[in-house]
Amino acid sequence: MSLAARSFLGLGFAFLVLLVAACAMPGLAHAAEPVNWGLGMQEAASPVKGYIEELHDLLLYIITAITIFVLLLMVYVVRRFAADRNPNPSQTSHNTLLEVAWTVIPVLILVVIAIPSFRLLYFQDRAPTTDLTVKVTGHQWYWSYEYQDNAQAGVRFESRMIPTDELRPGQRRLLEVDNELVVPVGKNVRLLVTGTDVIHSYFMPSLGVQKYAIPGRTLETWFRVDRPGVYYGQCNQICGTQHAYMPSVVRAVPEAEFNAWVEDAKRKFAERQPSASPGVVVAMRAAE
Ligand SMILES: [Cu+2]
Repeated sequence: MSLAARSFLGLGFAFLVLLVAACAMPGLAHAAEPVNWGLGMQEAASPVKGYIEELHDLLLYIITAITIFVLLLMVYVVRRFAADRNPNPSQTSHNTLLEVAWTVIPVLILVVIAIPSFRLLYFQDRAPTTDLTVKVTGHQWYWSYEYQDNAQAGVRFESRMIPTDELRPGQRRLLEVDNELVVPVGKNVRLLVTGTDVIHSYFMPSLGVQKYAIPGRTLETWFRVDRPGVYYGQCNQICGTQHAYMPSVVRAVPEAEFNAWVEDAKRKFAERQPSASPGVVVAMRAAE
């Protein structure tokens, strides 16, 4: 066997080993936070993330099949048409059937990918119904949350990372925040995402949420957390020197617990409410 053929076979074998290794480590891939040596995605905790995983799995099957097919084809060509085995190369330059096939088959594959892809795109875009709306604002370098509904009127607060030297035992470095975004389990939460200074990105991997936080613009998305728990995310748009230090945490709790938290939060955050800046007051007076 020629060196090239052996290299191709070796590469193919290494690819298969990696693939099997990735599939055989579900324990590492399933967590609502990043884990050491984790492969694959964080476990889905929302319907959108469930669909994302389905699409990912479909694509993985397709790309694996294509890769193996191309690899085998190349190994065959390298062996069968090497100069020593095939001293007089064919002069054929067109084959209508082959050309139609290698155009139509990729088109069909793309259609098979496009259907679930567009379905997911529209599904994650808007919540079917909304139980709760939260405005998420990216700042250099922290997040702030503002509950928009009357039931949680006045609940708005900043959420900043807990520095490493202030972590309590068991808390996660670079992921824990002082004020978590608390939401009720099983309710559709609409997110309105925006920014104040530069572009950030609100990213909650296990909830299937990733939206740019752009100054002067509000993007909408939604999630519904399937089970109680704490979910970790990080800003994933390079936004300045402390980009790595603006995590986001969602805590999903049963509805009664959520309502109790809202009552607490109204008191807790009311004291810290910044008063309107002088410029705003002047503008308001001028408008009266
Ligand atoms: Cu950021």
